[in-house]
Amino acid sequence: MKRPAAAMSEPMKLYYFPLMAKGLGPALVAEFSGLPWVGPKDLGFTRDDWPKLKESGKCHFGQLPLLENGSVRVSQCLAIVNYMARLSGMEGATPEEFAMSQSLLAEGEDLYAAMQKFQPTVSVKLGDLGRDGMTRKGDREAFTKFWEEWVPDQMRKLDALVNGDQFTSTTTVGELYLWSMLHQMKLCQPSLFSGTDQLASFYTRLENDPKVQRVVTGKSSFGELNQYFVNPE
Ligand SMILES: N[C@@H](CCC(=O)N[C@@H](CS)C(=O)NCC(=O)O)C(=O)O
Repeated sequence: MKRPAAAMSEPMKLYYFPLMAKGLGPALVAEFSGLPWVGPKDLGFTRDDWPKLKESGKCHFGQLPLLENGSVRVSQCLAIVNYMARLSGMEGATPEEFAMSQSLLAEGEDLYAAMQKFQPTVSVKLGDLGRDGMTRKGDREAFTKFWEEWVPDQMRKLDALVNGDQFTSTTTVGELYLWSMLHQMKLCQPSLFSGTDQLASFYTRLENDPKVQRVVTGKSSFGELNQYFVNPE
């Protein structure tokens, strides 16, 4: 595929806060893409720079992450990872693998949305009003039901889809994005994969990949990625 001229002349720029949340997925995809990219660490982008960037109107929906590739600006996490996947050939080797990868992307979003509803974050406790001022985090009862019922059911469904330790024959954007959410869940619940051995193998295979390690240990151009979801006090 013909790449935009800008993609070859200067590195893509990825802006986000020093958090896993919706930063880990794009950071992993950028690292696996083989494309030249710079993240917040090498851009020198900090939280203090956010108000100015927000005011600039560069972020179409007033939020991060933002990816800039020359004159191309991409907002929305899924669009960002899909864009990088298209430029680097990580969309899936066949139409069937493309479909699987896209399903995993959407599943990653569902897992993130559910965590937002039921899992406390560094800034919002159980039962508290979220930063949007409209949505209230679930209470302790909802939190317990979430981990005892909803999560195991999702893990079983994912486990049934894994083939050995892969969902797709080559590493796809969907696999990486799903991994970014599973990782954040596992940090809160270390026994996440009990009874789902194939899913555990998938998780471990990627966890041991040097590119994943580079990102999660803060050594990539993204820099540090702090935990966003935390357990109740
Ligand atoms: N649907 C958007 C959500 C992005 C989002 O929620 N961004 C938050 C951080 S995780 C943000 O930019 N917050 C700062 C603000 O809204 O001022 C996506 O997937 O990119």
